[in-house]
Amino acid sequence: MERLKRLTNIEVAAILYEVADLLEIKGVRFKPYAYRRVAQAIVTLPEDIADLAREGRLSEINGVGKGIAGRITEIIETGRLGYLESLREELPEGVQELTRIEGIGPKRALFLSRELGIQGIDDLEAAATAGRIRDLPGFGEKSEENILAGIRMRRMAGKRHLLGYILPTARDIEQRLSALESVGRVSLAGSVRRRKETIGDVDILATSTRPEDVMEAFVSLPGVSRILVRGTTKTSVVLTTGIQVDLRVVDDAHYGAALQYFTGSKEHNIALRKLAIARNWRLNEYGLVDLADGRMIAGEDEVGVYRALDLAWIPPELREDRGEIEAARNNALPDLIDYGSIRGDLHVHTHWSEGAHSIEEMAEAARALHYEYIAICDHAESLHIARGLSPERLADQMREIERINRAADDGFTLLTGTECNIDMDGQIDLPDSVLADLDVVVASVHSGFKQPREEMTERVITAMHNEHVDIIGHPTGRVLLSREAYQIDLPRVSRAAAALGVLMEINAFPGRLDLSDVNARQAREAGVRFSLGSDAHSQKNLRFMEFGVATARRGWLSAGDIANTRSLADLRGFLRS
Ligand code: DGT
Ligand code: CA
Ligand code: CA
Ligand code: ZN
Repeated sequence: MERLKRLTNIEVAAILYEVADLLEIKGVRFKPYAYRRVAQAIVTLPEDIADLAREGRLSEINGVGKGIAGRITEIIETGRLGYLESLREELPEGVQELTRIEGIGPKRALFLSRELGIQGIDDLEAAATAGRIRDLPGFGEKSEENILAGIRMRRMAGKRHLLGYILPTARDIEQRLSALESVGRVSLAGSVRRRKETIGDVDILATSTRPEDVMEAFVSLPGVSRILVRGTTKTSVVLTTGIQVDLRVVDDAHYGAALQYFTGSKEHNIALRKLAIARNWRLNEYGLVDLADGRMIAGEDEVGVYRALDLAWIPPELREDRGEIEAARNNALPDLIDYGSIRGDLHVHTHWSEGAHSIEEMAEAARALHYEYIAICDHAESLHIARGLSPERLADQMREIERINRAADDGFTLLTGTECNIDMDGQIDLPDSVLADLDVVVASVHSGFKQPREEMTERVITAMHNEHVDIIGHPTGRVLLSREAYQIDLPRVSRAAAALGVLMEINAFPGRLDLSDVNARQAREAGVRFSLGSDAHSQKNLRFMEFGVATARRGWLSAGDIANTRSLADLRGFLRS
């Protein structure tokens, strides 16, 4: 009998999300919400859902009753869900595909299908381009533009992956390769090494004198589903998750040049190659060669390639041709924040709102990361979907935190806090008297994303004028591969933040990375200081901090720009009053 592939939590959740979407399209009430809530809980679950099912513990998940438990069991035992398949059959062709476009909910999808006979994304694009949507009730020219933007996003999402989901896989492959006897040196390359926020494919470089053996081991790795190209210098495979991995094998003499070349970016390489050409040299993946006499100038190690061109070694995160080459020539590269220099996390959720773990469990995980402090920032009341805290519940939580802090004697500190909402007028959804008692106030926009640019800008600046607000959370609201940032005048917001002493967050959650690298760099030039927050919803999520640091490095930031590289005592100087 063929053994069933074990579904991951994300795969199980995806099935439940689809059920929710289809129920919504049918106009069923309440149930879609229930399915979505459970799907979300499964995504953030610290354990394997399959284990919970086997041990009969599904009811421990928030919101799981008998009905949904039965569905989950069916998914885990058979890999499919009959209920979902029958829901799919009831729908007109292509309607579900339309709901994958940001801004098109189930109702609109069904309406477009009925009114214009649209059967999928290609039809939708044709209709929007031809201006056939603007005259429908409830739509306009602006919605046509939004639809086209949504389609572009969707197409890109199909091809790219979040760094946060790719890096663990890439590291795993790197380790398995480096354990091989036939392999000498191994490194990640490409956009993964540059820690770009989204990744097209994974590039890995290795040295070996027996490339056939390495390639054989590579295509036999667990998780490889298809071989695209197989050779002795380059082999490409596709993993069962759909991720493409390219492995190149070179010999030691060319390792540095190959690493430099395959790390990219392409734009950085082109700029570097120009420097070589100006000296009558040639730079490629084999080395730096003097064209006058064919002599190899550099190639064995990467530092040597840069040094030969009179440049300091450039950290991969900066290699985007955004001024790093000139800075390297003038010894003016920034002193980038190190991955190990974070001393605490200023954006952590617990099961008091929609997190998976208790305050103490989050503290325990933070200690394991050698943090000195974390700020507990559960949502405030008006965010109903996240079970936000009322002022009374928040007061209970503060007492609980105080109790835990008193009992601890190892110097680790829990800070009280909130992630409150900035309403349409820039008001905060907690009274000032409550905010005044909290150590850390993160204020974020969670609704009304479609506000015009001018109003959104005013809204956030008004919130910053509340003297208790320490940090603006995920300041542009973007969701990578799915939702564009809302319209906001970031330079103006940055100037106000700098003047008022409000920190801007680099939210490290893999799907956010907000502020982005480029935005953070501009904000810093306006005098802004930053806070890095994992936005953790579980113990494991605390490790997302790494992606925030990567974003900060790609934004040319130093430790001194970032509040939570400071000890607790010095952190107070970065917070207001
Ligand atoms: P990705 O995969 O789209 O996230 O981005 P990369 O940067 O990993 O790009 P990829 O996988 O196509 O190629 C890996 C590296 O190889 C790239 O960063 C630079 C180098 N490379 C690839 N094609 C070219 C090229 O046409 N010219 C130059 N100079 N370098 C290239
Ligand atoms: Ca790549
Ligand atoms: Ca590649
Ligand atoms: Zn938030």
